[in-house]
Amino acid sequence: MAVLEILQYPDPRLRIKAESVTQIDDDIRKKVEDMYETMYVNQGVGLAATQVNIHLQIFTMDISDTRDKPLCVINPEILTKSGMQYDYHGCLSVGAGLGISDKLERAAKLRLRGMDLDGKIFEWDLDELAAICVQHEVDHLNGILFIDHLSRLKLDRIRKKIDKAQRRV
Ligand code: GNR
Ligand code: NI
Repeated sequence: MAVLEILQYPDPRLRIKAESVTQIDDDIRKKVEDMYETMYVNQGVGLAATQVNIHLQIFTMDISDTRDKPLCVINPEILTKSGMQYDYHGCLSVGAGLGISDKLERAAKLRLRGMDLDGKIFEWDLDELAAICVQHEVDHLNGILFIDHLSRLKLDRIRKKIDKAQRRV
């Protein structure tokens, strides 16, 4: 296993749209293992392949308190969404370590279809943090960041924070 480098906004590679996985082989399994390790080392709730410069429809997630229930979703499809929740968002690719977060409106519940590492198709009904995380990761796979959903004013504030931190390096 290996810890992969997480691309940081405004890296243009975060805007690349991920392609579908057509076959699960050793290469895909290795990539998922590396994504798990990268997610845990960085204490993320989820990680999209895009963030580690792999442009395939894959994300990993662990919403357990014990951090020992890794999930992997290949070719995710959000089938239905309902309700609304308004909660804080953070992202490992947006000012990592700077504590950047903001509130965002997201569907409260959703039905997710995906494929597991055995190539089996499943459907899950998710809510709360799981639903937020899935919407966040599916956005990544489409080249979208949570800050794209914020007002210009809030985005400017975040960009200034990131610029300032980068100038210090
Ligand atoms: O670790 C993460 N926490 C989080 C908190 C609220 C909303 C979304 C997230 S996902 C984020 C990890 C990440 O950047 N995944 O792409
Ligand atoms: Ni993210």
